[in-house]
Amino acid sequence: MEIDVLTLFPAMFSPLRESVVGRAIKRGLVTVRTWNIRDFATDRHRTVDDAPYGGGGGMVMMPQPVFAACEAAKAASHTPVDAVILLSPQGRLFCQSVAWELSKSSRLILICGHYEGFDERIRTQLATDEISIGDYVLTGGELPAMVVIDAVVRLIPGVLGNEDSPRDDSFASGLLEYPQYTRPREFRGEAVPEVLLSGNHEAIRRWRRKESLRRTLARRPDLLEKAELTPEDLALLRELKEEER
Ligand code: 4G1
Repeated sequence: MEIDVLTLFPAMFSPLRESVVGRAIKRGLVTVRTWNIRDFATDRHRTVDDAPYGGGGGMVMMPQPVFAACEAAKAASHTPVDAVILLSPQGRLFCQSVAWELSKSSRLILICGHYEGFDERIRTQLATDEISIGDYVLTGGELPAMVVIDAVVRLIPGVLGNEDSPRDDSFASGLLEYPQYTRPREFRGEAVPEVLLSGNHEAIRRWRRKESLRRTLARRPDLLEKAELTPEDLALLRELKEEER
């Protein structure tokens, strides 16, 4: 997969050279190119922002440097671009299913915003998609772009050490993870639950499923509504509700 990132702060992307994504880049499974939007400004001061028509204060990212950076990025490879993605608080909410969708791409262009956001023509003429990582105020789209890259790259076949497909983590089953323990058996007065030491694989499987349901019910009831629950899950949920009384 090839990923071109258009940004005013290319140095913010150096952490991608570490860890799993870094290894994927070194192994040639992923190419990440960063493009400094400021390099495509045409005036002496390399201006990339301007005041909004209609007033109201704040600054807006000018279309011309962003379009020029995008055209340069496109010309850097013959691989057809599958999506030009604007990172913006107005985008569709990023989640694991969007990560899976994007992981099937050969080539993505990500555009990071700054100031008060983008001139609308960037949205109407350049972007094919708009994604938000969540509802909070940030100083720029760089961290969201890195979140998207991290979530997408680990789903590319061969990126995770084991050659089989990535374990779907909690969100595939739609539930939160069960509690996990490693050695020692007792740490600072807290023991590992007996069932995990029992060697009874059926009892362990059932305990884990019940704890997943317990945690999801307590912390993320919204996930339970969407999860595909088996008859066993419904029985375990009834047990949990019994325990509450
Ligand atoms: C209004 C959050 C503004 C922010 C309402 C998630 C946030 C990009 C994202 C903002 C950004 C809310 C994102 C806000 C983001 C231009 C420069 C937009 C940074 C900018 C809830 C500032 N996912 N935010 N505005 O944060 O780019 O992708």
